[in-house]
Amino acid sequence: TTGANGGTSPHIQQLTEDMIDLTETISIKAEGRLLRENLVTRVQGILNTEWPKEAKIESFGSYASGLGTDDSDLDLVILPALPEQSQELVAPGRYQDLFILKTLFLRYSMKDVEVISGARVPILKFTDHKTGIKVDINYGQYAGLYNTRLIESYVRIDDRMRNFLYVLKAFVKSRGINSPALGSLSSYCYTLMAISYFQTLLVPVLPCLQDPHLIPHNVPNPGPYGRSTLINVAFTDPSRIRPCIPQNSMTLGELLIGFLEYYGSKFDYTKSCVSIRRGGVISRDRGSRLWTRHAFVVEDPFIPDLNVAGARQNMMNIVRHEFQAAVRALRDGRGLNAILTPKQPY
Ligand code: 3AT
Ligand code: MG
Repeated sequence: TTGANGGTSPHIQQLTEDMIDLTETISIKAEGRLLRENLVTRVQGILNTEWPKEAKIESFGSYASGLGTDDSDLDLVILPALPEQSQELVAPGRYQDLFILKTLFLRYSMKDVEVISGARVPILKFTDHKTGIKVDINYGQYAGLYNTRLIESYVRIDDRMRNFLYVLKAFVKSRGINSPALGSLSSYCYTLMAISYFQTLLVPVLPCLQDPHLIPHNVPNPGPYGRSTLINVAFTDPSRIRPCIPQNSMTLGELLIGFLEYYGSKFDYTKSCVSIRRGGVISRDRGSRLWTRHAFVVEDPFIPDLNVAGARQNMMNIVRHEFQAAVRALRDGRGLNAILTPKQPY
């Protein structure tokens, strides 16, 4: 259908236009942004008046990286009063603070307040009583802040990224394969898969921003079982890199089909791991020993040994099946809407 120098068929051109229109429709509007901005300020206000320890609230995730929708949740982190460069570790005991915060938010009429402590990082969840916006708060998890900035930087490098990620998230959400709690993959995982695909194309769209020769920038980060470690969050500012030469000229439609084909049939799940930190893909031999039995590995860009893809083999078969079916629909010219038909989560 395409070629580096050939033309694009009409239905792929149409697909590209539909991807741009969909982004326009679902991306967060000024009003939604204002509601969330106010909510962050209100949460900070509650902490300032009621919380004995000085702490700052920051947002991360899709809202913070400029990839939010009007119904995105709001991901917040409480940063204990530590200078950013400090080598001091976050005291594990502070996880207990989430339970104190729970009673605090209940007093401020927040709804459905609960602490989720089974997850890798314990979080406090609630629904804002004024706006109905769902909020996730964690304590001292710097990694989320920095991986949000990293993703934002990749989005800034190439205009196609933003559109692509909106459409990819819409697709996986409507097809029921974006529910980590039910065993499928998180939005964060799909985002890393997309960046890796853009890095590994024959003519890459994205470089790797994590040069191993950069001066380390270590920050404390709470790990599993309440233990804390230092993680290196250094990466190159995208304004300081030269663009990839030669330039990749694929259209959004071509990139979407290429991505779905890549993870639907080409990617070797038994031999390879996705790693944007190491330029896109690494062989399993270079990955952590902890991953040998994992059906799919997507290495976290900052946290060593962390596989962001928690899906089992049968779920990965479903994901690949969904991707392959989408490729057929798009190649047949059935259009973007054909791959967005809603389905209950698997
Ligand atoms: P939505 O628009 O909410 O679907 P999102 O981009 O906000 O997508 P998630 O809700 O999956 O993505 O995650 C919010 C942020 O939390 C993204 C990332 O900074 C962090 N995060 C999520 N999962 C992990 C993980 N397994 N390891 C480290 N950080 C994670
Ligand atoms: Mg989110």
